[in-house]
Amino acid sequence: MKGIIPWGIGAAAVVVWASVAAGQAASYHGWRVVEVEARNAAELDAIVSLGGDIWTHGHGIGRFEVLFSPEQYARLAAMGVPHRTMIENVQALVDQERARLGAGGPAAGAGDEWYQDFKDYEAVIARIVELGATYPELAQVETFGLSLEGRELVAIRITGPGDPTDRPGLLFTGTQHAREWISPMTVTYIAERLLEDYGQDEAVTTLVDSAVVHIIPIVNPDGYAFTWAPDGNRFWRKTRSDYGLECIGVDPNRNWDFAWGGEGSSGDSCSETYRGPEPFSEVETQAVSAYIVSHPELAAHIDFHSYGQLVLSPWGYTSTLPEEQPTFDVLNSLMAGAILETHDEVYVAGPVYTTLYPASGVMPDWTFGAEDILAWTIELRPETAGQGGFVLPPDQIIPTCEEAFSAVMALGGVVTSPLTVSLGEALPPFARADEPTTLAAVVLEGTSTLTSLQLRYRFGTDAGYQAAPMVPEEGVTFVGELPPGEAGQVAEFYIEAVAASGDTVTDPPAGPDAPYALSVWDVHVAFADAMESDTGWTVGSPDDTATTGIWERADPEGTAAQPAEDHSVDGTMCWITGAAAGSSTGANDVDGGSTTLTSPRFDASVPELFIHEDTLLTYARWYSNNQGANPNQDSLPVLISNDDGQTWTELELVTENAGTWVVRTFSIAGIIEPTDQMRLRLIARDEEPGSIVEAGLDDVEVGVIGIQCPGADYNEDGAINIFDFLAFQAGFLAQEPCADVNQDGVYNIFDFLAFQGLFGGG
Ligand code: 0X9
Ligand code: ZN
Repeated sequence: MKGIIPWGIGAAAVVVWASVAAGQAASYHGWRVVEVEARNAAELDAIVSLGGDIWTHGHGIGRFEVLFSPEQYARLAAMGVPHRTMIENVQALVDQERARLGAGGPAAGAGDEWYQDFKDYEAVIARIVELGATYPELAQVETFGLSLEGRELVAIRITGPGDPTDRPGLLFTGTQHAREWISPMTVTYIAERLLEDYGQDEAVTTLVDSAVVHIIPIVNPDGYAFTWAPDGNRFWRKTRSDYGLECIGVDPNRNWDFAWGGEGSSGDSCSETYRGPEPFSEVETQAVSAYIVSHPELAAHIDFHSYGQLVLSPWGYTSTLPEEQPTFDVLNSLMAGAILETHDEVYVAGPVYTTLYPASGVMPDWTFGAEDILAWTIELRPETAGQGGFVLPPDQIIPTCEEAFSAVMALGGVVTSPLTVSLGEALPPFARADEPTTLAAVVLEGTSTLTSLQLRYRFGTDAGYQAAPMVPEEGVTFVGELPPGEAGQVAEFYIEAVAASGDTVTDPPAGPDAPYALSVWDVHVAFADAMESDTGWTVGSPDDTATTGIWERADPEGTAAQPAEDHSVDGTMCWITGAAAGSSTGANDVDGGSTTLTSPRFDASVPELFIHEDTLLTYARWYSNNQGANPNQDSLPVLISNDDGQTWTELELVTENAGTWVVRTFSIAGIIEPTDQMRLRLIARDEEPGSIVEAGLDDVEVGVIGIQCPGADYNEDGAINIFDFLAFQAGFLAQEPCADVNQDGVYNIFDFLAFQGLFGGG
């Protein structure tokens, strides 16, 4: 077991990183990358003790990807733990890549052509130097040190003309890890886009004019060169330093002088996470850290790695969240959101320690912890080894660069603005006529501080804007209330923040000229259930075959696949498939077929005298099917019936593994005719071959929205008399929706007759 360094993070979750024979392998013939699943601590130990090179890293118990030699794989296969091969023959993949690069060569290309394939150390540096020469007014290229083997450590600094003294600095670093070839491509692309689009694209121009961008494309030149060398190793990760120990190389991303030597780093020279003999033992981390210290303007930093598609904020060394977590939360989702919008790729965002695994002595912990720079690790494409792992197909380069650039622009926008204000949550589907609508805002301070925050709103486009205060709720989150309006009106609003600098910032950016808009409606609640008590849901159907994980109303116990809490703000109960955690993730999940949950019957018919706009069904659901031996092969149908369960219409087929409660709202009027015989149904199922399936449901609400008309008591004073007739007449002239009594879309004599009918009848 030499060279295997397990470390504990508590009783249940143990994360381990094997020492690697791969580091020494010249050829990977017959080696394979396998996704393994450790179902418990003992299995995790056993898998790790095989000594494979762990390529992706989960939370210990669970699934992760490992590079195994043929011997290691034979032992894995004999162990009987669930696994599947992601890359059958690693050498074939390497050969293919080498042949392609040999044929096309990493030669310089013009424009986008350069990004058609990966580039070696010389080509990347040449590109950076060329950028500096092409844009001398904007860019400066500097060699700030030498690697151990004497290669230049190069930075490009980009800022617009004028005095840069007060401009905040942004730092983007690449290639700490040699085998992560998409990293230098990405940071080079960032430099290139900033320079090329300057003066063309407004956001880029603003960013370049108001910030100083520092890009260090290759932090570990010797390691990178080694992954390209004919007698090198494509999967080399570390530096090339030799301390006369058993193995050479130090993980630069465990060598930084912040929490150095802690959890998630190794003292074994043969480990892929060898931290080195002392903090900053490597000349490369020394030089890069000195560069950073000499640029005190730096305010934010992203260190680009691959792979896994993750946006990771500090800390790596501890599970304790930083005080700045609310800011990281906002920026994590801002960047992940910007990435998603670019090419629809999901990057999971969160703190390193909980999202990935503990790691000490990492660069972003140092830039954040020691230098007070907001810092991230972004793990680029692909998501899994099935898509090549470190050997990313070259057609992935440009899209990966583009999505990373979106994250950079999102971060840059925040850092260079006095304030950034945004809606805290998605817009609600409508505003209520009977009670205020609570709206949340998030304010991030960039180059200034917040002095006042208001919700500015109006009902109807002729009215003037009114102001309501927004008060601090927690950290960077503020809340305010949009007062109730009248059904049928449109509420327009925007959030206005004033900075100490005197700048006013609004969301949406155009403020009153292009505000948010919500229709105001009366709501007739047809059904509302937070699952805290028994309201008559039924479990089971004749087709059900599941043997475990049957739906139950309970307070769930958390597992890797199931929530630890229900969804409701108040309360603890929800519907869940097998609430108990059991001995492993797969203990009480759905097995052996389906289990059906059906709501009680509810009346969603349109009330009397109600001008029907829509019928909205909202629920919070949980679904997990990305673990186990055959992940992502099941699905969860959500069905609705308007004939008391005789026939069903599909609302959605859930396959998304969100890892959180997901709230969905459906306009059911567009899907099914609402009646007084409605039911909702969820079928959780684990079909052959078996996998881990967990589902949950909470906070179901059905609202009929529209305008509740007063009928004969038109002025709503409780008495039916001549004044109602006069009120109706006024309403008719003002073309109030309720004055179109027969709802035929025109205001005419027939409405008078219809009102007379109500009047007479009332
Ligand atoms: O382990 C690492 O160094 C990084 N992952 S990789 O697979 N590219 O090697 C992640 C480091 C993340 N840690 C922090 N930023 N704290
Ligand atoms: Zn890395």
